[in-house]
Amino acid sequence: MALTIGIVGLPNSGKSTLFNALTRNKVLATNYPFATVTPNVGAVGVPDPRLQVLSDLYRSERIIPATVNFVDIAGIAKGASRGEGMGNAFLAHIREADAICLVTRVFADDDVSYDGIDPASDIETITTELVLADLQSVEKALPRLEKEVRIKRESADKLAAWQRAYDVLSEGTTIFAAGLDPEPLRDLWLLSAKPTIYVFNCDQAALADTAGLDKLRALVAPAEPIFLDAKFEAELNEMTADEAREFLADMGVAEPGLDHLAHVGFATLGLQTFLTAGPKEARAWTIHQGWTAPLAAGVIHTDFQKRFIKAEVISYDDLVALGSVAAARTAGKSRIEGKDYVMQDGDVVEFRAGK
Ligand SMILES: Nc1nc2c(ncn2[C@@H]2O[C@H](COP(=O)(O)OP(=O)(O)O)[C@@H](O)[C@H]2O)c(=O)[nH]1
Ligand SMILES: [Mg+2]
Repeated sequence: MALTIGIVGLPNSGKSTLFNALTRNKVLATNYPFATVTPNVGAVGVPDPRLQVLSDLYRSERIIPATVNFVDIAGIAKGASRGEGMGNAFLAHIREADAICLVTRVFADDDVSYDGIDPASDIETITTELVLADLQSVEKALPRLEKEVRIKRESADKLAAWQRAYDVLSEGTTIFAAGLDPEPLRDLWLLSAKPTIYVFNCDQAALADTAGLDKLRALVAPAEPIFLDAKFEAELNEMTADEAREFLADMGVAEPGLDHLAHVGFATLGLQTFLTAGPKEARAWTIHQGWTAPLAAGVIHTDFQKRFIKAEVISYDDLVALGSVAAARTAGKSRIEGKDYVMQDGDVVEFRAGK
């Protein structure tokens, strides 16, 4: 399951700087593999300290983290949805993403041209372009569905959902913010239906201004915003991994902004990880919250889902506390679960599948 997050924002808000910081992060790269797929697409390992612990326990040859793909999407500016500026090629890129990471500039720099620091207005500008693009999509598609409903009455519910979406968008609200069920809207490929992660690209002064950060937080509530300094995060890449770690520790930073971004991204999308471990690898796998054991097995291999028999499950905390699978079994902490079992974050699993 490749999770893709599209980075959007006004020109000079720091999208590419953030992208580079994400995809060339040395601290992450020493522990986790990553790759730049094309100049604007990069895969990043999701930091997960549990993997190192499992790898030590199982003497695994390597660690494979869950990955998130980031795409640096340029081209949104006022009027972009009407095809002004770079045109609307960026719309296709956003359509392919599972979530949007909206970067807003909160750094002052006279050398980097920008039309005043105004996060509320910037978010409004971007949101408006997404909403306008969606309005066009719905307007174009509605007549077809209206015609279809005359012959096929069962499409009436879908039509009602589309009309509701149209009303919401007409008011300037995103589908995601309105909390509309995305299912009946699927065929419309709406941009504003995607979960949004807000990144405020701050300078060090802005990061130190707690009252200012509270205002930004209120701007996007109930979403949890991420505050980081993209230029600073990128500069960490110039250091060796040890230097970067020491530097962060000196600054009293517990979790680098980029780690935080990966974690908030997972939570926003309702994702979680389960773990597998053995002498070959210790590995994290991405699934949706609420998935059952056979669905999770299918992420490893489609055959595992089809021929699922059972799963041996030990929670990570139990495994680490007891020190081995054998000890966990003796202590009764190893459970045999069937096809209805709902996976929990941090389950360490071995699936049994039939021939
Ligand atoms: N001072 C400062 N400059 C930044 C920061 N983030 C980006 N920049 C600079 O702003 C300029 C535009 O950044 P870029 O990432 O290319 O913006 P994009 O147009 O959104 O991709 C570059 O010169 C960056 O070095 C930051 O946090 N602080
Ligand atoms: Mg750029």
